[in-house]
Amino acid sequence: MFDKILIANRGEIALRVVRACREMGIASVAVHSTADADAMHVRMADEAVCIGPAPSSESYLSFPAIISACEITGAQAIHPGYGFLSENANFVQIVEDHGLTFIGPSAEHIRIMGDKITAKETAKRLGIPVVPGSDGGVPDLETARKVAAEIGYPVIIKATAGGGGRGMKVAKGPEDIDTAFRTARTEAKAAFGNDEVYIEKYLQRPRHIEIQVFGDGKGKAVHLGERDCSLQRRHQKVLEEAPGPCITPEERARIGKICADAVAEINYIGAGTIEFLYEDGEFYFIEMNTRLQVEHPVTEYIFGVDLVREQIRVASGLPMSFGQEDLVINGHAIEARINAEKLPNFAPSPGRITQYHAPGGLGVRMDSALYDGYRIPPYYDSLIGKLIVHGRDRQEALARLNRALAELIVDGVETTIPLFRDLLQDEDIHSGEYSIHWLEKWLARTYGN
Ligand code: MV4
Repeated sequence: MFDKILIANRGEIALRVVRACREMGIASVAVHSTADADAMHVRMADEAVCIGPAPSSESYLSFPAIISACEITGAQAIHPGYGFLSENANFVQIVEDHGLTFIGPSAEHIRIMGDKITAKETAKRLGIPVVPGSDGGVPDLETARKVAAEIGYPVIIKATAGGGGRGMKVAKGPEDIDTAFRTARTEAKAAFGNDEVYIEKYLQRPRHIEIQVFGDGKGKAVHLGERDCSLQRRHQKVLEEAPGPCITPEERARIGKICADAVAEINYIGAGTIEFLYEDGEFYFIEMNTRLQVEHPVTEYIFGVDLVREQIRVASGLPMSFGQEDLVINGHAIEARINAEKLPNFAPSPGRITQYHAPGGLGVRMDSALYDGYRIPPYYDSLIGKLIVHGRDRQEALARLNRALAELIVDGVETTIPLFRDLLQDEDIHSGEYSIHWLEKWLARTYGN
C-alpha cells in the first residue's frame, strides 16, 4: 500500500480523497493554485504544495507542476478526482514514466473511451448494446445522407472527439441533414480541433441511465447497479438517484452483468461508468467515463462501499474488498448538486460565504469544502457542495432531502438550493416519471427561461 498520495484536484472531491486516505492510514498531499491557498482541501490534507497561479491551465492542469509536487513530497501515487487530468491519457503516461502510480485506468483505456467511435466499437465488440448508427466516422455529406436514410430519421450527428453533449446536431428529416452535417463538422473542428463526426438514430424521450463498474485490472470486475441522471440542464447534471426509479431488479442484473463482463474482459482497473440512454425497456450505450464521477456517493450509499478506498486498493495491487455477491442494494439515495449560481439563469455567483450550516442527521451526507468566511474564487466550476440523502425507499429519501434542504444554510452567494426546494413540490419528481428533457421544460414553465 502507498504511504503517501497526492491529490491533483480541489474542492469537495479533493476533500473526499483526503478522507479516504486518512481512514486508510495514508498521508495526503494537497496541491493548490494561489487562488486556493485558503481552501479547505489544503487545510485538511497532511501537506500542501502551491503549484501555480489561478488559471487551471497553469496549476491543476500543469503536468510538470504536479509531477514536481510528487517528487518534492515523496508521494507515490496521484488521485486525479474528476475533471482536470482525470481522463488525460498523456498525463497517465507521464505519471508512469516517472515511476509514479495513477489512481485510475490505464492510458490505453482512457484513450479508447475518449474517442467516441473507438469507444462504441469496443462496447459493441464486448457485447454491450449500442445505439444504431454509422459504422465509424462519416466522411462526407453524400455518405451522411445515405447513412441517415438507412438508419431512419430523426438522426443525431455527434463529434468523435466530443462527449458530454458538445458538438451534437439533430436532423429531423432529410431536409435537415445538409445543415446539421456541416454545422456539426464546423463546431467539432472549432471545439476539439477534430472535425470527424458519426451518426446515430436519435432517441426522442430517453432516460440517462449509467452503470457503475469496478475492475481489479486482473480480469475481475463487478457492477454496482445504475444511477438515473436524467435531470440535467444544458448537459449539466442537477439531481441524481440510485437505484433508477424505472429499472427492475431483472433489468439491473442483466445489463449489470453485461457491463461487468465487458470491463473484466479488457482487464479494466478501478472505477468506470458506462452511460446508456434507456427508452422503452431497452439500453443503448452512448459513452464510457473512465473516472470516479461527481455522483458516486449515491452508489456508495445504497451499496455501503467506499469507492475511493477501492480505487486506492486496486491501484496499489490489492484485490477489491468485495465481490458481486456482496453487493446488495439497501434503500434509495438521491444527490442534489449545490452550485454557486443565481437563478433563474444559473449565472455564476462567486464571492464570500457569510454563513454556512451543513445539514446532518440520519441518512444525510454533505460533501462540500465550504466553511464560514470562505471566498469562492471565480476561476473554477461552480459546484460548491453535494447534498446526498439515503432512505429505506425512494419516498423516505425524498422526505429526507426535503428535511435536509430546510436545514442547509449557505449565505453570501446565490445558490441553486431554492431550485431543489421547488423541484420537490413537483408531482413528476415524486412519481419518478421524467426523461432527459423534463428539467429544461420544467425550468421554462417554473422560472420562465
Ligand atoms: C443522444 C440523444 C438522443 N439520441 N444520442 C447528450 C450528452 C451526450 N452524453 C449524449 N447526449 C445525447 N445523446 C442519441 N442517439 C440525446 C442526448 C441528450 C442527453 C443525453 C443525456 C442526458 C441529457 C441529454 C440532453 C439532451 C440530449
